[in-house]
Amino acid sequence: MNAIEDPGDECLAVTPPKTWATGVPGVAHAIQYSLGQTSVRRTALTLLNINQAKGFDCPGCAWPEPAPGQRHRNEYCENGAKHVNDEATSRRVTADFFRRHPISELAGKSDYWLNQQGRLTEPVVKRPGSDHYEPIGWDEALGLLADELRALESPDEALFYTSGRLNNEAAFLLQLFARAFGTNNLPDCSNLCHESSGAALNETLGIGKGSVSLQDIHDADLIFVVGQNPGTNHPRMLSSLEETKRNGGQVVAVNPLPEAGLMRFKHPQKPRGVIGRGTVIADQFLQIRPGGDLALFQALNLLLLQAEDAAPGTVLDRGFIDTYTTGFDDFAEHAREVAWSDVLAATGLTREEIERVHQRVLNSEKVIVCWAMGLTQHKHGVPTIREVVNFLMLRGNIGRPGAGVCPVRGHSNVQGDRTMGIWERMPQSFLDALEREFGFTPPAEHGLDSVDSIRAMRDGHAKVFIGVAGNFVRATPDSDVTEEAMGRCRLTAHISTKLNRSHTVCGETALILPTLGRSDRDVQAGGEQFVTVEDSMSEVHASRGRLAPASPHLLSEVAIISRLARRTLGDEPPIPWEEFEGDYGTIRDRISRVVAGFDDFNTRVARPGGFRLPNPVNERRFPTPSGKAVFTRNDFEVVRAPEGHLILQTLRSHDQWNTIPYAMNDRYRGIHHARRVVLVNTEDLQALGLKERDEVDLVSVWRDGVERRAPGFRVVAYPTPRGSAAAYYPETNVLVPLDSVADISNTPTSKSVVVRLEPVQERAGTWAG
Ligand SMILES: Nc1nc2c(c(=O)[nH]1)N[C@H]1C(S)=C(S)[C@@H](COP(=O)(O)OP(=O)(O)OC[C@H]3O[C@@H](n4cnc5c(=O)[nH]c(N)nc54)[C@H](O)[C@@H]3O)O[C@H]1N2
Ligand SMILES: Nc1nc2c(c(=O)[nH]1)N[C@H]1C(S)=C(S)[C@@H](COP(=O)(O)OP(=O)(O)OC[C@H]3O[C@@H](n4cnc5c(=O)[nH]c(N)nc54)[C@H](O)[C@@H]3O)O[C@H]1N2
Ligand SMILES: [Mo]
Repeated sequence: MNAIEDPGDECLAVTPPKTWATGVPGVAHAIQYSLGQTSVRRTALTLLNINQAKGFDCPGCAWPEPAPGQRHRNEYCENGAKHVNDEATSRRVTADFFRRHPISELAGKSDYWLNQQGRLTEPVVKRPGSDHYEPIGWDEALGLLADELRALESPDEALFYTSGRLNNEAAFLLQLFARAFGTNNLPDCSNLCHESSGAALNETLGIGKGSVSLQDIHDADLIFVVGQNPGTNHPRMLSSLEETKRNGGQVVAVNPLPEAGLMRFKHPQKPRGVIGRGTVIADQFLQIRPGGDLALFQALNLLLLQAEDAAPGTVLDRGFIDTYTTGFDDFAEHAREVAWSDVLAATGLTREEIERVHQRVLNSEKVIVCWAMGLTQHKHGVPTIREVVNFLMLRGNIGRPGAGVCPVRGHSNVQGDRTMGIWERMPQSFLDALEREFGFTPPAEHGLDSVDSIRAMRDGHAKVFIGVAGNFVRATPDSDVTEEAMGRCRLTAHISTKLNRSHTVCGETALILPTLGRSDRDVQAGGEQFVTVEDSMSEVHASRGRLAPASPHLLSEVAIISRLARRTLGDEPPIPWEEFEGDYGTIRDRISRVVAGFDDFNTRVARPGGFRLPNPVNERRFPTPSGKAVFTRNDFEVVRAPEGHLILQTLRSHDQWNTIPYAMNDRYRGIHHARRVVLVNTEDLQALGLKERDEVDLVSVWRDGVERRAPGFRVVAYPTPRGSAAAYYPETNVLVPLDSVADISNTPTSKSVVVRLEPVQERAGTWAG
């Protein structure tokens, strides 16, 4: 295999942003990437098995698949295909690789370079004082880890981080192990992602999940797509929205950026998508100022209340409000106080634009609101989503077909992991069920989430970090603080498929434990195994890897967790870890007795397509303390940067999967061959005395007075609202202060960082364009 070059960032080219997404170029790009990673045969085998009833679940996102009979032969998208083939790569990281590259050298490599080295093949250890990883047997590695865990003064000195790649069976075992060990320290990527959605939905509807199905999406009259870039991050959602449009539904997109996928979609697997102009997605696009969504929904709510005043009994669903909700009067009183001047300042929209949306709402029987990181990663993420719930409840758009809440999840099984108990604050009813099933008393005190875990490592309260999937130091905020915190651990261990930055930030001792990926065949003592996942719409189904594993030395996540648990806990409490490892069906039997909605799990999941978990909201049952859905009062702020500063959002390019860039391009936004770019409104550029392609440092300004700096970004003029800017994650995580979090959910405010752009004079003028 040729050496992988680090492409660097020297050749930025900028073209106009695209106004449509996908189409044939998308598929071509995916296949091109795959063939760069592996053989034609393996590429074909991978693509033919994605999202097929007997194949594996695409790890690319959590958007659901149609029912088995309605599935396309190629039920995947460009980015899902790239993601899977990044895992199916033929490149390998061997013991020799670690001999050649000291950790201090790896720490200087880019995220791209590290990932491109290929699949991890055998367990390695970095011993105290060493600058190299070296091979270690599984037994010794797990023994070492178990010894460190047992040596802790308190189980709460251990952290068990997971990312939503983990399947249900492994997730269930991990939380079981952590709780039997004695801690609820189960931070996860959800803390950084949809935690605000969970918090708002739990409080108002009694369940922290979305309520709609794919059929509801197809049947809706009006869908809001808010704070989401589906063309890149959930491309299969565009096929669903296309169906909505064909059924006569409308779409309103709310976003600071005119994202290509919100405008027009060309279905790559249908003739009209290949030769036609494609489908217009957004009937109306609201170019909102960052953080303005709470004000927008409050204004829509005011308009609904006023319309009801003008024609009583015709606008609000009083039957729903009176029977199923509480808090309406208080909410209404507050909503009526909203001042239009504040709404217009916060949203940057005109009153006419908002009134046009209002008319669409009045004309729609069935309304759905979809959202993602553009809502959750703001200081007011939780109140914003609560206001969305108010909006839907006013016209009874909750708990009936074609209507409801749709937080669009990111990682393919992030929702399932939560269902399985990966949460630092699982409800007592779940802990009681664990106790009944396994005969030990789980700790009741809440554990640490991701942000609090960093604080605990920084302050010396947490000493062992175990990461199952994910890339903790790149996913989390305040990179310098986080890396230093992680470096203070006695032991860091990562169960991973591929090399990433977190492996280069080591505790005194560090382990990399390589594991099977979603596409790898998994054979245990009891024969070939499958795992299960739950998508964004609560559909649970099986996933079977089909490829030969990347190396004979890999263990599955289930096997690693079972063996580690056994080594750490022995037979106390008596949990049949060995049996779990040999036959995952025995884990599912336990899940069926512990987790609500999983009765008869093994039988039901064996059916093609699996089954859908019941959501009480769809029967208009609201498991809140009052038994009713809750209207809330929420206050918005006009988010504004101080003079000479901008509000920066950190987002994904088209060619990355979370912390891992696959290439240096962001095709739809017209950015090529570079990632260190900052997108700024033309008028702001003038006001700041900058011109396109100037080199600047991004410096974040926060109340703690600490200077956080991301050096060397190129300025690109872009149609983002005045006063705002955008740049890619994870390069910009260094700018997000650890303490800058959303109220209630503790999610970092990755979409709202106050920065100034500091010109880099001395380095200017040396790059090619
Ligand atoms: N190919 C690919 N697919 C992915 C991922 C990936 O990295 N690559 N990641 C997965 C994961 S874990 C997740 S969580 C999802 C993420 O999916 P998205 O949430 O779509 O991801 P982001 O790139 O963070 O985009 C946030 C969007 O919100 C907009 N936005 C920012 N601030 C605001 C605001 O204040 N108001 C409004 N209305 N909009 C705003 C941005 O302009 C952008 O369009 O995607 C999943 N799927
Ligand atoms: N500034 C900023 N920060 C953000 C965000 C943002 O928008 N802006 N988004 C946040 C969001 S939404 C999320 S979800 C987090 C994502 O945070 P994470 O989930 O922690 O990060 P990933 O990049 O998905 O993790 C990639 C690594 O997972 C490992 N991996 C992949 N597949 C498997 C598998 O099957 N098994 C195992 N064991 N390992 C596997 C590989 O080693 C790979 O290197 O980042 C968050 N951070
Ligand atoms: Mo996410």
